[in-house]
Amino acid sequence: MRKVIITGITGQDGSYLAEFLLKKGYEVYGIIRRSSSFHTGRIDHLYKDPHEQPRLKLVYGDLSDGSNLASLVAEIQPDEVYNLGAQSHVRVSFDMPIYTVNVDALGTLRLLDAVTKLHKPVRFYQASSSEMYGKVIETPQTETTPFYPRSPYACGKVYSFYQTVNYREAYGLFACNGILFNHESPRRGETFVTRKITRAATRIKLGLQDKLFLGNLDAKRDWGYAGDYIEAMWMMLQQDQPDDYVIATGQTYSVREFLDEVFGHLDLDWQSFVEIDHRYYRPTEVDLLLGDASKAQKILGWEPKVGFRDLAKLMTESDLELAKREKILQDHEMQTR
Ligand code: NAP
Ligand code: F7E
Repeated sequence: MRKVIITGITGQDGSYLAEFLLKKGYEVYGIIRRSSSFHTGRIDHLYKDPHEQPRLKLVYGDLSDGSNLASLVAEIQPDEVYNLGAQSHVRVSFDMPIYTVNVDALGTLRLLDAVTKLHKPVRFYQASSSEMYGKVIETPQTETTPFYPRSPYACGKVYSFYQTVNYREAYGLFACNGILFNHESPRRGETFVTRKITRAATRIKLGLQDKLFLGNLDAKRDWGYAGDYIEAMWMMLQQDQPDDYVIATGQTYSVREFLDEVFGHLDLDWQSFVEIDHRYYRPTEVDLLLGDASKAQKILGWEPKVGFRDLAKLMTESDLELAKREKILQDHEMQTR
């Protein structure tokens, strides 16, 4: 049975990837951090599934601890490693630049080093990001567009991108960078703008909240669906040669347009509920991202299945269900008071 290690298995992408790889018959080792409360909500359904559970193993580790990563890699002897773990919030990276770079940049190096010392043919995936294009030099962005990072997070990701290329060239490691543009889902963290909007709009609809505070509404992003994007990660590692690929939808929309879509779906006018809060602005903004995934389409045969409108709709409907459950609980509490 082929073995994989996933860092970041408790996150949005890690949970979808674990689900996908278990279905493919892999034995999946997820590296999780110790926490004082449970944080495995996104993968609990896999643990409860009697068919998947025996092949899903969670082990404690952290990208900031190189010796722990080296022991885990040596013990597990994986065939494929997906490095998805990161402090992934761009705004937070301005508040915690050193921690972010320790995990997102040096963490990758620690893992690459551990994997290379195995002396077996391991395949390595690095979660690179469209944030590396930052203040974009050209539009649309492709694999040859120069990087211009605009945050500690993006600088860390550029470092990891080049270390991944370097380990490929210097040590012959089968290592790939997936340069993924923003991808979202009902499992997206609630502080990223799409999920923040779908959560708030649905709660407003049910009277659980009355305002939504946001930052820059003019930023434009190429938003895709996480479930589509994790398939591209796996496809990259199944090729004859390692390479780097842009994964994107090829369409860009503003935060304002996402608001139109979500509130429109709920028959609400967002202008009545949204207020601008400058705390959500960033010291340096990435104004526009638009990816060209034609290389991935040509070589991997990958293309996105879910477009912008369907993405907004599926996230809104999922959060509406969540809000309805919240409302029932709230009403029940009021009655029993
Ligand atoms: P996410 O939901 O924020 O998940 C991040 C994961 O990393 C979580 O499992 C988190 O664990 C783990 N992690 C954080 N710090 C760690 C550390 N010190 N050691 C080990 N694990 C740590 O992120 P995502 O959206 O799934 O993204 C996955 C990866 O793709 C990230 O590297 C992100 O930077 C990158 N990326 C994301 C996008 C996107 O649009 N989603 C686009 C391009 C690239 P806890 O649960 O313990 O916090
Ligand atoms: O912001 C604007 C904000 O935090 C998108 C990460 O997964 O994708 C993600 O990074 C835009 C920005 O994502 C709010 O200024 C307005 O222009 O949802 P976000 P991000 O920064 O693009 C990339 C590809 C990654 O690699 C990252 O890991 O929305 N915006 N108002 C806001 N953003 C947030 N979070 N909150 C607001 O209130």
